[in-house]
Amino acid sequence: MSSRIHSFAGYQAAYQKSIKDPEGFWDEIAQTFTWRQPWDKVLDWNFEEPRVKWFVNGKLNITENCLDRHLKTRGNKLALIWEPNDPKERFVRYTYRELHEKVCQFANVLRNNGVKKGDRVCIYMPMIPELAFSVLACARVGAVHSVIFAGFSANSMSDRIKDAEASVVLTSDGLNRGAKQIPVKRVVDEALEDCPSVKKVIVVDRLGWAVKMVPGRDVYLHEELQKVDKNCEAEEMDSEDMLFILYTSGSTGKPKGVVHTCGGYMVYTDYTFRNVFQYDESDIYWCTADVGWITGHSYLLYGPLLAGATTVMFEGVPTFPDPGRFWQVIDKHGVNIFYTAPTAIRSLMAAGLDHVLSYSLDSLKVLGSVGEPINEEAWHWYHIHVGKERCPVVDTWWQTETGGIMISALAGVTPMKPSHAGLPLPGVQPVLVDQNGEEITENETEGYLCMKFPWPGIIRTTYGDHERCRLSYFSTYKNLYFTGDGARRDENGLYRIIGRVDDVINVSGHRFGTAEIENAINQNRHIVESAVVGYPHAIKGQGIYAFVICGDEAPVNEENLRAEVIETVVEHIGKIAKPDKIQIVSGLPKTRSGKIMRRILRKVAEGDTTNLGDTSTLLDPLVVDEIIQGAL
Ligand code: 6R9
Repeated sequence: MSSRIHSFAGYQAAYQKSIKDPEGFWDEIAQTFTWRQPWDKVLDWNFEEPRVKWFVNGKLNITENCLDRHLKTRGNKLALIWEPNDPKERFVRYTYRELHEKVCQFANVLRNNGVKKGDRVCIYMPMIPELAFSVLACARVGAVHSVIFAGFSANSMSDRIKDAEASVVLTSDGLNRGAKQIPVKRVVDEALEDCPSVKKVIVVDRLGWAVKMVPGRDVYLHEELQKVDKNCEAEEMDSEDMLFILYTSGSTGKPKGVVHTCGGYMVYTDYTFRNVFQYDESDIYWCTADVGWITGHSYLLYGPLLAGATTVMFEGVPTFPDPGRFWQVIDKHGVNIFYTAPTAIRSLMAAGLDHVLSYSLDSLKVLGSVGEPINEEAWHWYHIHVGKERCPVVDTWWQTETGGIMISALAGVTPMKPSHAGLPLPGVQPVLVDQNGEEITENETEGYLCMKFPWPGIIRTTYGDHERCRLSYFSTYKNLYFTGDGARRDENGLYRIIGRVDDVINVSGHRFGTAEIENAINQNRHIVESAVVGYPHAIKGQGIYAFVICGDEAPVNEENLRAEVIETVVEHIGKIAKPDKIQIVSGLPKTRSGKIMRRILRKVAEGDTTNLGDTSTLLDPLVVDEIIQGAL
């Protein structure tokens, strides 16, 4: 089963092959998996529609590849190590055999509760083992999982449930987050007030709380488990059957449901996992991402389990009980490969070196970063103090829509350079284009980052609205997938990702559309209009800066008004989208045609008002002076 590259020459050979004969390249890799029926054709594609099909007519179940096929050789090997929020609580470990059994039982519970192939199941759960079981249980019965990060509000959940027309919700009574406990079931109850598609709610008892259970709708997982058997035949799926929907923010309107399918996603996450992290059979691997994001899907669950690895799942936060927690967990479980986000690195860096220096970190071999550009200072700190200059750092660039890592060093094999994602993975064909969509072929240039050929993990559609998928990703530049990111290519062809070039901001590695936050703010009864931009933030990467216009009846006390606006955003999106700064203004800089000139607002938010560029087309240039005067 080894499709692992071991040397730079090996990378170059694989890359060349993947460009010259992409179908032959992926065909060989796909053969290392268990299929119920082989494919007739490797690839069928057209970016204009868009239509992308990999391993056409192949039949499989991804969980047979994550679990069953490992039983013979890895049955007693650890599959999952669960580390609780509170270090005083006992951690739990599951072998492949035990995980297989847990997933089968959960899958039987789903079937008993009416879940069938193709049904959409919404999962709103903390980082507990049942979250892993539930995702895989959906895949086993052919249901489409839609995991919603447990920090999203009831409103966000209900929008997503309605969009996917989910029939079942899997959740827990509450969750632990550092020193706090948060009611989860209550949020679900509120979300379900206007979600008629949901017929069943299955509740995990995490905290032993006596939560409200709606008769006929809500059942407890532990009670349902009493009724089922431990064998569960996996549903046969087509390569292009939906595996999951994951909602992500774009530059306009509501979050869209990115759809991934069974065959291609399986092949891509496994291949990229092994190669980027240079995974060895005995490695203990830890990805700190929440399963509510794509990183948790691809590199906490599917990728590592497909590879037969031991994956660590952590319920808590990096700073509880103190900012040494990550390092303590690494020593405790002997973690060899560690994958986290720049925002976490920066916040731990700010907490002081002592926390890191009190742990040995001897087990570490490879470090990874994901979610946003990693600044040089954080890169060096990570490399020197965590990796002791011994561990390669892989800065992995990819997106919810790409399913898996696209541009990254292969640890210790291809070049790493601070703040650079590096070279494209085999099978990935990036191009930089200018405003007119013309390809820029020279190095040492910047452009809009696009892909000119499909890879197996590419987005297939946006759920329920294929046209939106075409418009968002395949219509900006002809015959190219547009990432929404700007990038620079250096003299050796290494890519450095600059950041989003659309109206998406990246806050602590989480994506939000500025329009999405504005829509939430505008729900507040005192707000007439708002404009949101991102600005550089020392820990979060980008912070959220909101300019708001108030109505006549707004509170005179500005602090009260700000608190209210924040409350509205928390209610409509969740705590993770709270504006960091709210400036009350009497007007916004608009062109005569009514468009907000965000360029000016961005400059103000960045604190750089020296060169605002041409403001002559503004309807009311005076408003700019007022905004500059009042900048926070
Ligand atoms: C995996 C994930 C995708 C956006 C992407 C880009 C930014 C992700 C990055 C990075 C620079 C990296 N991004 N990884 N920027 N260097 N290594 O994060 O998916 O949540 O969909 O975000 O995140 O801007 O377009 P997702």
